[in-house]
Amino acid sequence: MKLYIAKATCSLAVQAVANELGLSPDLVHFDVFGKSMSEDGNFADVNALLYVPVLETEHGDHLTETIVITSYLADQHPESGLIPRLGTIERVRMDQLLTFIATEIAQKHIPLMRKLMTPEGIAFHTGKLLSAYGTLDARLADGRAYLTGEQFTVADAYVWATMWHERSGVNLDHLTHLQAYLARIESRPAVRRALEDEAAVVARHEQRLAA
Ligand SMILES: N[C@@H](CCC(=O)N[C@@H](CS)C(=O)NCC(=O)O)C(=O)O
Repeated sequence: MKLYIAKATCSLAVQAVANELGLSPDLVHFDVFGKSMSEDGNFADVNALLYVPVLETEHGDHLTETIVITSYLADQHPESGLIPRLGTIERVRMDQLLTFIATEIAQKHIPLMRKLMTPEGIAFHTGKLLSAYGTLDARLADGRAYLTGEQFTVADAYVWATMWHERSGVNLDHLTHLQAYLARIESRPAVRRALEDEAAVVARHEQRLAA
């Protein structure tokens, strides 16, 4: 299996889930600005839309979309508890949460981070993000460890991977339950290893460009 990633992006969610499952996909770094890869080839042949994450399965399929890839991996290992079983109401709620994270958090950050917005757009997206993170903080207020209870899931990996509030200029310091939750996630070995592996492949890519 091969996983195409970019530095400090939503691909970290897939890395964290893969690590939790004990999988070790080969990592390839794609520079979303310079458009080069850490190995030979053209990323457009992998994903014509030029975004990560992309998982190349052992069958040679190229899967895109963070929700799809993390759910696919977790579904292969139901005993992990990383995702509820298909067909259950718990799974529907999980899919609802994942869609919320993708549309109300991740994709609200991106134009803010890239400084692409008018003042009105900045205010709109900032307000949306404050509301979205506020609902996550309210969920965590009952003392649960993770968003759906005591079990770390694909949703937690996705929220953690898209905590881009500093780059977006959105202050979340007042959301104390959320802050404690993020520290809990960051103490997980699988999550720490995702950051280390990402740094290693980014460094290899930089060396390759400098050579
Ligand atoms: N719909 C995709 C979007 C993924 C996405 O936005 N990827 C970002 C990094 S988090 C990216 O590669 N952006 C580069 C670009 O769009 O040019 C998903 O949900 O996975």
